[in-house]
Amino acid sequence: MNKTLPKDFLMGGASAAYQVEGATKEDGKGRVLWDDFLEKQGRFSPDPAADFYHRYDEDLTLAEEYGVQVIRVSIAWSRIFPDGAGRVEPRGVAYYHKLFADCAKHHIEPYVTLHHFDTPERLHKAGDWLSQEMLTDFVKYAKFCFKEFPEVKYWITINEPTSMAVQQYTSGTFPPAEQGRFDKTFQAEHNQILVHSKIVNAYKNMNLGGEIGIVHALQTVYPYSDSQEDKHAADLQDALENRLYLDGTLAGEYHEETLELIKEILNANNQPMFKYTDDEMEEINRAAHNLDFVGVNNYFSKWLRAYNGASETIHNGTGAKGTSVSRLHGIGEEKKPEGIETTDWDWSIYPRGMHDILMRIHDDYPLVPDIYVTENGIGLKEKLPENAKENTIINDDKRIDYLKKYFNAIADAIADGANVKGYFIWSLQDQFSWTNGYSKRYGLFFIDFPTQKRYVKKSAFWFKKLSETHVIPD
Ligand code: BGP
Repeated sequence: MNKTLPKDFLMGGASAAYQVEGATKEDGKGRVLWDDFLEKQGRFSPDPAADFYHRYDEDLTLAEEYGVQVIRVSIAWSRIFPDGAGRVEPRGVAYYHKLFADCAKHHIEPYVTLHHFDTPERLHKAGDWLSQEMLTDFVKYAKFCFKEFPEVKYWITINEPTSMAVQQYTSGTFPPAEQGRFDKTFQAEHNQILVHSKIVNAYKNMNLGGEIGIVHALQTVYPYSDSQEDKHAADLQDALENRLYLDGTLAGEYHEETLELIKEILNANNQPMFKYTDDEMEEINRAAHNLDFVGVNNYFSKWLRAYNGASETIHNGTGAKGTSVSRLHGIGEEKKPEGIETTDWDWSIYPRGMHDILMRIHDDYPLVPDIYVTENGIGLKEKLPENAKENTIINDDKRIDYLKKYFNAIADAIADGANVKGYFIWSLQDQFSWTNGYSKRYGLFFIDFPTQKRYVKKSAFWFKKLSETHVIPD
């Protein structure tokens, strides 16, 4: 018998401003950390992306038609404050009012992220999440948005604080592209947990009646073998990517064991411990009690084995299968066991990892009331058939297969007690990917980027059926 989801389970699509809007130089938008970085890299441009800045109604019309009830969008901070603070750009403010009104017209509830990887350029240069200036200005921008957009009922403070920090300072795939700086990684993680907490507490003090949460990338980390060494490597990787954040935002304190693992990583790399104060921890603790929901972004899982050599990371940003490498000094080496299925970008397809992370939150972090899966999906190399017509449907059976597996895992977690309220597919429509450009497509709707014409994928029909029946289709 096919598994079912609860009747009030919400079906959604996800996006991020910089990945869909395009129009990066329009209507007074300020520059962000990526503009320079991508120009220098010269591989791809964030324009036109999905041209959502002009075509949002087209996408929301499709979304409504294919059973999407909720959508993740983010506000581009530098459309509102081109310089990160100070002067407000009215055209940016007007755009988001129009976008939210259009969501209402299509009966789609927006869940709005305040920061999705797009730090304004001035603040990035000032030190990004490592600088006090960034933290102060982020709180001001958040409060401005809460007052300006009362039509928004669901707010997300930060998208994937840990993965931003890790990619900025450990693997170096995000600007400023530093590698092996675990001290900066943990300090940036803590600073984001702190500023997130300030914003959650401020929002609750404003009594606006909505809900506020945070979104995190959570990869379940398994040991490569049963050996003590491999188990310990998995614990260290888990501390780097999952644990500090989970402790901070969901328990309101850093557990002793977490801090010990972090110290071990830093000592092995001769780097200093991150700084935090009692007052900060008090703020963090209050926020954990105020938090309405946590968003889980889960695509893949990791396996770790012991490794003592120098750090080395190679990012597969082209879809050349089998090219990624991650060996971190003082942590361990990623190595998938035989038989684990992977995508062209070396991401494992492992639905049990989704089940296990949802259960971990349910079991170990009981303070948080609601869980959403805020991103999940598969990146594929999809092409428009040469003889495509107006209403050609793009065949993406691989995506349907992936979704089936992951939805079954989510249904199992719900049956086991996890309070999962909804699911947002990454992504609603094809969009621009930070380190992969336009060749890694995730959408329910295919975009022919040169013409910006939308085509429906087969998975959209599957998704609609699930949304209407709550029975996971074959
Ligand atoms: C998440 C981000 C998204 C999105 C997604 C897919 O980490 O929140 O912005 O990009 O991953 O990642 P990628 O584009 O690298 O395949």
